[in-house]
Amino acid sequence: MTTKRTSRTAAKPVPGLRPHVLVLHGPNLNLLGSREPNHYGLATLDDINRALVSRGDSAGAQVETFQHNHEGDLIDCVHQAARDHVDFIVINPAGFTHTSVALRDALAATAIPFVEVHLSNIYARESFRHHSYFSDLAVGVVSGLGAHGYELALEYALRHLQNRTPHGSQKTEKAH
Ligand code: CA2
Repeated sequence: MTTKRTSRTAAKPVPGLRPHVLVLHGPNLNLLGSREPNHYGLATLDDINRALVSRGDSAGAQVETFQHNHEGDLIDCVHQAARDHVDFIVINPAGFTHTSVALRDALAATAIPFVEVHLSNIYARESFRHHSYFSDLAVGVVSGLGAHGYELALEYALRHLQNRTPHGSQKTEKAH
């Protein structure tokens, strides 16, 4: 089993104080940087995770990253996220995007807002990649921008969480 966890802070955050973002990577993404750079780029998963954790640190947020090759491990991770009061999830379900009702159900059950990320543009590839079991539940989807897509998703999460009121609702955006 491939299980990787990257976080500079081991301590559990006090709910409501420090934004807590979980980044979840699905199967085979541990191979990033070694094969198929035409689709997935040259960055390794460690490169991507380090950049995200570092951006979280600079914003005063806790960013945790996990990669699993097994559906059940990803589902367990989502359940644990709810128990840990994770505020936001950034997820690349990888191949499970197109197959996993079970992982979708886990995200729906926890109701943690999430952004779905794909390195490649799934709509410019084979037709079986055009359907996602996650997109209709996601706050948004980033597809085709390579590793930058994760950074954009994290920026969105941080902005979204900064706009929280102490009771967890969102401040309304000011019109300019
Ligand atoms: O574009 C994406 O991020 C995908 O989620 C990647 C999945 C694919 O099944 C989705 O349709 C789109 C595949 C991940 C496989 O990752 C590899 C990385 C390096 C080498 C080989 C596979």
